[in-house]
Amino acid sequence: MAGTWTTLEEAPLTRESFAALLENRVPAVRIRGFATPAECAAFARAARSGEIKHYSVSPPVAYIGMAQYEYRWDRPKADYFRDVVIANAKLKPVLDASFDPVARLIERVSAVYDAPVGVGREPGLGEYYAGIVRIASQGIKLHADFAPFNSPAYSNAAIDAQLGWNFFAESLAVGGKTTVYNAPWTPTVAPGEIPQSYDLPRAQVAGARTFTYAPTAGDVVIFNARNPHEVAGGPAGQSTDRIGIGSFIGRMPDRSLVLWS
Ligand SMILES: O=C(O)CCC(=O)C(=O)O
Ligand SMILES: [Fe+2]
Repeated sequence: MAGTWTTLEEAPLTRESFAALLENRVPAVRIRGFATPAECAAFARAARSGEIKHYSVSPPVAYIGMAQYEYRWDRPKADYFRDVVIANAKLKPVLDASFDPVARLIERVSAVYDAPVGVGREPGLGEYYAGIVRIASQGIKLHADFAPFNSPAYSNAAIDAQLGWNFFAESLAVGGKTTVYNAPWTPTVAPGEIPQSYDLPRAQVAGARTFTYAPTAGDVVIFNARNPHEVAGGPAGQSTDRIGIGSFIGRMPDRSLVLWS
């Protein structure tokens, strides 16, 4: 399942390209024109006026909602599921003022996949949070996202493939591109240990083939998030921001797809 790309081109969303993405055979799938310019403008405006927090990383990444990343170490699972209610309440005004990219994404993926697609659930604890709004104009450092290593105590650790999708409502005039490295993350971990996944050593991607995508406003880009990836920051002082919303998509043992952020 580690997966080697058989092409360096992104593909449109089809049954075949989506299956290839899950197997990590293609670098990315793009849904062009996922939202209209009016929907993008409304989303960006609503995101700017939402209740924004910052991840515990540098450079700062602003977000609305919640990320399982922030609950990885030394926290009971119940904390995460308790906070889902609060995070959904913060996301709701953004969606109410624009549209619901998560519901639209689920529809689009369901049309090319023959098992259920929906927000993940933790037995006894409730639904995961899916759909984190991010303003990441200063970039995001090299990291990988793969639940079997990142969240071994959660039910989403049972997935065998993890995609990340992002809808971009606004992009920078200069910079802000994402580079994905075809070097599926396979850390050596002692039992019970959660490895560092953020700011990974460059040696982990040395020599790997790369794919760089532009976060074009209006589009969704989906990639296999087990591949280390990074977002380039743009020069300061631009009149636009890199604003989007996204989540992960994991494939469970019954082939159903679950979403979380
Ligand atoms: O914003 C992007 O292009 C990628 C963000 C990211 O790290 C992810 O979706 O896992
Ligand atoms: Fe990521």
